[in-house]
Amino acid sequence: MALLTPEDLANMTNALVENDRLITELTDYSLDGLCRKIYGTVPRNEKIAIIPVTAGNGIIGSFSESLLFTVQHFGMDGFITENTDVAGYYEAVTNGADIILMADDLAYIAHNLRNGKIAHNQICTGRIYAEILCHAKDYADDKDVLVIGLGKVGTPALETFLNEKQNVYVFDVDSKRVDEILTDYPVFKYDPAKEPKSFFKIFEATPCADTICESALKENSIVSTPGIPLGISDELIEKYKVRVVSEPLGIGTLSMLYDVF
Ligand code: NAD
Ligand code: 2YG
Ligand code: MG
Repeated sequence: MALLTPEDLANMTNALVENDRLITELTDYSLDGLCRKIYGTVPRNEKIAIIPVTAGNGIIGSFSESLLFTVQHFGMDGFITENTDVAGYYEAVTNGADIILMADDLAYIAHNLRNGKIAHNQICTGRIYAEILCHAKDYADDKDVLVIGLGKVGTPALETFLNEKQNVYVFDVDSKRVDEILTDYPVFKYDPAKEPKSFFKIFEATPCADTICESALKENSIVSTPGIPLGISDELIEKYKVRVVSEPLGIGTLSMLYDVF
């Protein structure tokens, strides 16, 4: 898994605020309003503990702080434990935490200690970025959506699109992965060389830049992408007046919290 860097998180607070504004413009739902709608949950004054974890590649500068910013920005009560790892877990529980947020190099989870619910970042990130496109009011009648990147984030996004009755076109550089997906789900193969097609709604979850080619775009397309780095060039964004939902950590984190409320 590609790990976040402190540079990825450098502008995270502005990006979260700006993306919330854009999501509201696109869907008429604020980010927390959309989470409330899709999960059917509400926060109930839960105390959220963020535990820094040193395993593997260790602490990522600004990771815990970005989680705390997200929690507090949406009006919730949170704290970062002074201790890390198991000592941090003990500190969180003895200080009354209701929900734990913690990540190592393999998994980033939210665990609600009161109701037992647990959420995984990759699933909740795929789901929320997909739901943003499903709720894009300008394209409510256009059901075609392109999904680029069929990994741990792209697959739950694809499932979300199917649940929301979208026509899903898929692309991945790994042709074996495409074949697996075509076997398992009622989706269409996107093959720009053989059958070019353009989309108003594009979801991207890959660790590569420039994955979105010009022929896939229409004027005023919306790209909803957790992928880091950004999969679309500045030049194409400008040329096609593309609106891009992209933020490194907070959107997925809020989705995880609503999943466990
Ligand atoms: P993954 O490795 O499970 O899946 C990535 C998929 O992209 C793979 O199937 C791979 O074959 C495909 N791919 C790679 N290069 C490609 C290309 N050029 N064109 C098309 N497909 C290509 O990774 P993941 O866990 O699904 O994460 C995807 C991205 O999302 C990563 O950049 C990750 O850091 C990011 N991410 C962001 C957030 C967030 O909150 N913004 C949260 C989780 C993950
Ligand atoms: O506590 C810390 O500071 C570290 N142990 C956090 C490690 C997180 C590693 N995971 C990633 O970098 C991501 N791919 C998953 C985070 C979701 C948002 N992109
Ligand atoms: Mg996010």
